[in-house]
Amino acid sequence: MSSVAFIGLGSNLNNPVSQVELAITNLAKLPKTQLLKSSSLYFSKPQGPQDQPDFVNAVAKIETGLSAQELLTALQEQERAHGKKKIREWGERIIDLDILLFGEQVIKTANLQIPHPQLSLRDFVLIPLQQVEPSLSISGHDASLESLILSLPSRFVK
Ligand code: ROI
Repeated sequence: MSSVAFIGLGSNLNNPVSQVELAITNLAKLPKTQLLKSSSLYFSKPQGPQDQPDFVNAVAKIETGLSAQELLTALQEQERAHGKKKIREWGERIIDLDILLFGEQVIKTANLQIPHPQLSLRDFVLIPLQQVEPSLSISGHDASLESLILSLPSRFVK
């Protein structure tokens, strides 16, 4: 059985554009997995401490025969291959690969929560996600992507 999953990617260190592009290429190489679509690269201000570089974010849509837990392990392996290490809480990172959605599954274990708990609050997830899947509905959320995006804190200042 295969599942459609959405992966959130983010980087703000060591040439973030290349990091995100490489990570998208590598998603296509995961076992039992096809890359179906990827968003444009989305530049965003850091959520968390502001004394760190801006981020490059993207969302990829894949189809995979891996389980959610197997996919998580494979993504953590990829993060290590990019040289990811923890610098500080909410801090800068070479690459982040988050499972946003995995089919219709709702998962809550010690190391994996799906849908991703911050998904509905993050412009840098919702906007690229809307680009790859405009009509997506998210398990546990009644609202459309469009209305979630409209209810984000506004960036308009005048
Ligand atoms: N901020 C932005 N803009 N993009 C991210 O991918 C991102 N990832 C994180 C934290 C540090 C929370 N902030 C972020 O993990």
